[in-house]
Amino acid sequence: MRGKLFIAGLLSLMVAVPSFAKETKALQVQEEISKEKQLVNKIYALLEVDRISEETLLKLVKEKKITIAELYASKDNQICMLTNKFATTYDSDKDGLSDYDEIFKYKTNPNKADSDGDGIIDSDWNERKEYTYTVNYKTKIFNLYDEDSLAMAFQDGRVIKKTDEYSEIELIVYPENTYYEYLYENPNWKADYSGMKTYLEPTVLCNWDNQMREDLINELKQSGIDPDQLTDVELVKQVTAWIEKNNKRLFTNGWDIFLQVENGKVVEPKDKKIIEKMRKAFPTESFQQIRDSMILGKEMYYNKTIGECLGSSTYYATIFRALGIPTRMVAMTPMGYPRQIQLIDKVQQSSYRELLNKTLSMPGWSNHYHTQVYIGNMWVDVEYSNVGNNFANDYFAGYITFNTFNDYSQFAVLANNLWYKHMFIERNKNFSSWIPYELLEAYDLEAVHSLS
Ligand SMILES: [Ca+2]
Ligand SMILES: [Ca+2]
Ligand SMILES: [Ca+2]
Repeated sequence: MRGKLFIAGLLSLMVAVPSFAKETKALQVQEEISKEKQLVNKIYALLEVDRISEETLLKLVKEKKITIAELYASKDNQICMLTNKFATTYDSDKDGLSDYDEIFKYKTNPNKADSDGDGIIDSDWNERKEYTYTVNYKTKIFNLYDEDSLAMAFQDGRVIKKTDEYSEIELIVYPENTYYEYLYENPNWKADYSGMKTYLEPTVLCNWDNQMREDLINELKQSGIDPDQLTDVELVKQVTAWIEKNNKRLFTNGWDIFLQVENGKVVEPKDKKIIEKMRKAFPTESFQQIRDSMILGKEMYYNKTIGECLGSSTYYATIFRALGIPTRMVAMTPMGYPRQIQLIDKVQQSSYRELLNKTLSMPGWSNHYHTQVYIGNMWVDVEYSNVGNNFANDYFAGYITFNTFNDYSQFAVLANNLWYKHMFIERNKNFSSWIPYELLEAYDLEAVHSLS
C-alpha cells in the first residue's frame, strides 16, 4: 500500500518541470523504494517456509539474521503489521527498552544497550532523553492514576513521592516521537482480535447488544461502509468520520464526570452541586433523557447524540466493541492551571512553550478522555476522527495521561471520592487551590546526540 503511494509520488515528480532539486528528490525517493524493496526481498529470502508469520519473523530476529529496525524499514504492510505483535515488548539489546520504543520514541539504537558508549544503559531515566527533544515536568495529583498507564506513546512517567492523599509524579514528554507515523493494517482483524474479550464485551456504559450490532452494521452498509470488506485501520477511520458527521454533540457542563452507578445502573445524582451543574446544561429534560443522550453508549447511538469527551469516548468504545475492534478509554488531566503560567518560562523552545501556554491558560478545572483502539496489532490513540493522535499537539500538549480503563463507571468511584471531595466539600491542604492538580516544575531538553 505504501509502495504504491511512493510510486505515485515519484510519477508526479517526473512529469513536473524538471529542476535539479526535483531530480535529486526523485532520485532519493527511488533509492528509498529500492532500499525498501531490497529489505523485503532479503526478509523473504531468509524465510525457511512459504508463509510469513509472527513466529517466522521473530525466529529471524532471535537468530540475528535480521533486526526489528530492518523489518520496519521495509515499510511493507504485512511485515510491519506482524512485527507490531512483538516489537512493542521485544528487547533485542536487553537494555530495558523495547525495540519499538527505541525506534519510534527514544530514537536510541535498538541493537546497542549503551547507544552513546558512556557506560550508562539506554533505559536510564535521563539517558533515554539524549537522542530526542523532551519536555520534562513534575506535577502533584490525587491518587487516581494507574502507574502502568503513565508510560504511553508520547510520554513516560514515574512516581517520585506518594502519600495517602496525593502523589508527585515526574513526566517526560516526547513530542517528536513517530509512534503512529505509519498505521499498518490488519485485514484479518475480526478473527485475530476475537479473544480480547475484556475490550470487546459490553459494560455498564458501553452497553451494546446484538440488536444494536445488527442495526449498526446495516446502517453503516447503507452509508457505504462494509465492516466485512475493510481492514481494521480503514474501518476505524471511516467509522470515526461517520460518527462525527451523524451525531449531535451536546454540552454537558462537566456533570457527567461525577456520575453515580448503583447495581450496574447509572442513577440520578443526589448531590445538589451535581444536579445544579446538570440542570445548567439541561434545564427541562428528564434524567432518563439526559442519561440516554450523553452517558449510555447504546442509547446515544439510537438518539444520534453524543456527549462531550467522556460521552464521546463511551460512544466510540460502544460502537467499536460492537463491531469487534477492541477499545479502551484513557483519562488525561492538565499539568497545571493558569496562575502557574510563569513556571513554564523554563521551557526554552518557543513553539512548545506556546503550546503549553494554551493548555495552562484554560480557566478552571479541566480534564479529558479519549479512546484507544487495537488496530494493526497495537493500541492506537483516537481523538474524535483523528486516528493515531499523539497528543503533543496544540490542544493537549501539557496534558498528563494518567489512567486507562474499560468503563468509566469503574473510575467514577475514584473521581467522586477524591476530586469531588477536594473541589466541593473540603479542600485538601496539600494543594494550593481548589483545582485537583498542580504543576511543580517544567523544563525542556534538546537532544545531545543523533543516530546517523
Ligand atoms: Ca532495547
Ligand atoms: Ca538500545
Ligand atoms: Ca549511554
